This record gives sequence, C-alpha cells and structure tokens, in this order.
Amino acid sequence: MKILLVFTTHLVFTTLLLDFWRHPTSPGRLVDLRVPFPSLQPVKTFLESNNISYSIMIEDLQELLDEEKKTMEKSRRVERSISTFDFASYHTIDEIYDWMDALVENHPGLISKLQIGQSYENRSLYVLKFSTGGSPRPAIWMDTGIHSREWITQATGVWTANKLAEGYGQDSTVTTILDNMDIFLEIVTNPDGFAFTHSSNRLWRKTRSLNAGSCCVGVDPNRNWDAGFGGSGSSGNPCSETYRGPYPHSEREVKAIVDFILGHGNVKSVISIHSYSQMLLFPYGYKTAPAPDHQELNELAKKAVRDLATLYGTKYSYGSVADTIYVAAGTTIDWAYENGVKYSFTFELRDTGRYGFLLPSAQIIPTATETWPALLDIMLHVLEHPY
Ligand code: INF
Ligand code: ZN
Repeated sequence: MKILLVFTTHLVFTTLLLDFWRHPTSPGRLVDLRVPFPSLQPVKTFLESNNISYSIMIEDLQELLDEEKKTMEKSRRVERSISTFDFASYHTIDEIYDWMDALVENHPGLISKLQIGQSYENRSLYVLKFSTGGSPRPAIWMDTGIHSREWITQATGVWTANKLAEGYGQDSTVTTILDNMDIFLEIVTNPDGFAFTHSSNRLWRKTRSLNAGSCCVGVDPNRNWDAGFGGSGSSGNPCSETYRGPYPHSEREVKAIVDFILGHGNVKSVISIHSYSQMLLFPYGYKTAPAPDHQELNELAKKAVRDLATLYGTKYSYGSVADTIYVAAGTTIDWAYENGVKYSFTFELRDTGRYGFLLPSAQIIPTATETWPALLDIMLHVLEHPY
C-alpha cells in the first residue's frame, strides 16, 4: 500500500508538472509545492482522497512575480535619477557587477576583484577579496546565489560586502577580523542561472549547461561536488532539479571554486548561502554519521542562530544537513569539510514558505541585518580557534 502510494505519487507529480520548493524528506514532514493552475484540481483531489492535509501559502504566484517586477522597475528609476544603489531592491547581474566595480574603486586598499573563471555561457566568475595584506592569511570563503532563484542570497551578499567595506576601521569586530584574516565573497555564483531568472524563468535553480542526450538543461550545482557524489538525495536524471551532472565538478562554476580553494590552501571556513527555510546547517549531508567536529559546529551554530534571532525574533533551526533536512550527496559544505575546511556552514535564509523564493524586497535589509551577527560569530570563532 505504501509502495503503491509512493509510486502513484511520483506518477501524479511528474505528469502534473509540479515543482517542489521544499522537498519531501521523511514521512510526516512538510513539503512546499508549486502547482500549475491546470493541475490544481487533480492535486487537490489526490491530496484529499489520500487524507493528506494541506494549506495554500501563495494563492496566485503570478501576482507576486508582477509585483516584484514593478518594484524593481520603480527602484531602478529612482537609482538612475539620483545615481545611487538601492540595497533594498533586487538587481540584475549587470547592476551587481557595476556596483562591485564601484565598491572596489571606493576601497582600493581593502577590496579587490578576482576572476576565478568563466561560466558555461562565458560570463565572468568574480570574487571580492577583502584583505589588509600578508597573504596567504587564513581565509573565509562565502558564496551566495549558487542556486540562482534564491534572490535574497545575492542581495544579502551585496549588503554584506558593503557592511564589511564600511566596517573596516570603524567597527572593532570587522577590523579585528580583517586585520587577521582575508574574506573572499562570490556574490553571483551561478551567473548563467541568475541571468536566466531575470530574462526567462524567475524560478530557475540550476546551471544552464546543456546535457548530452537530453532536452533538459542544467545541473544542480549543490549536488555536483566530489563528496559522496552520486549518492542519495541527488538525481541521475538531467530533468531533475537535483541532477548531479555527468561527473564531479563538471560545472565550471563549481570547478572554479574547487580550484580556488585548493589553490589558496589556507581557507578555514566556507559559508555557502541559500534560501529558504531559516536554517543553519553543517556537514554531513551525504551520510547520517556525525562529523568528527559535530559538537563544536553544533555549539557554534546554536550561538549563531541565537544571535540572529535577537534582532527580529526570526527563528532558525540548526544541525547537520542529514539530520535537519535530508541526506543530500555532492554538496558544497561536505566537499569543503572533507578537504580540510572545518568550519563549513550553509545558511538557509528567510522565509519559511509564506513567500519562499519570492521574498519581497522589503525584507532584504532586515534579512541581511539579522544574518550579520551570525556571520560575525562564525568568523570570530574561526579567528579564535586556529587549526
Ligand atoms: N535546499 C538545499 C538543497 O540544495 C540546501 C542544502 C544545503 C542541501 C546544503 C544540502 C546541503 O537542496 C535548497 N534551498 O537549495 O536553498
Ligand atoms: Zn539552494
């Protein structure tokens, strides 16, 4: 009976073009599902006849998409007229890349821009380097937007870069951190996907590489890493949102980071930022065994989410990926951890599904602001626990 239900579920869900925003984990856990209008009635019937309870979080997605577009256009007009950058608005890749150049120009002694490679569609992969000298200092790696539709993450990356730039020499914590460590921040980690979310499909998650023998495009760049590659929680089907790719590091966007981190040789922390679900996660994801540093990472995560909540009361859960969400093979933080980066974390930023990936831009600054103390907790801990 159970097997039959799983089987029919799969059949129903694939033919109805359903999009899991939050994936099914263990039985009894929540899932978030985007349902195309023509599939609405069949889905309701299916759920009701199987006694599966549900509630509607977003009545009309198109309304939110239209709203988001309108808000962006309005902000763009204001920015043009007074030539400034609006941190409370979502931006295109060109706008973000231009802003990065201006930031570097305004902080020449602190920030530089590195190009670590090119995307599948030949866009530049840029990393902001925050450094006060003496390389190779112990370093923190941060990336946002590896899943392109998670727009709150690139926006938080921009805000955080600005906060670091303004904080050095002003804020004692930032100054201490940057007097002793370097920070590398890749804001648009999946530029092809990001451009595609602006041009064609706001909800695109994967890269944009073509898959041999399939008409489906893209690889999940958070299943493409060489850590338990090919294991459960990743798919071998190019049409899946969690397609792992043909081999580890097949994606240029992933390989560029691998080469950078290994080439640097002194990266002590990797912080990979996703949305949504309000979680702070650490290894492992590809297996349920606790990481050798589980206790220390767990304590640090606990402190970070407590400090995050002090601003607006935003509640985060925390723990290993496998314990907290699901087993997922081939992820960034497992690769980093297995390659000697002890302090490897993934944030899942706001919200818990009310808006999901379409978080209103009014929440950009509150989200980035509350995340900041959690980031500082991790960085300070790294500084105080050299290894
Ligand atoms: N969800 C998880 C995913 O990639 C995030 C994650 C992070 C899983 C780290 C495993 C390890 O499936 C999202 N939403 O992408 O952000
Ligand atoms: Zn993600």
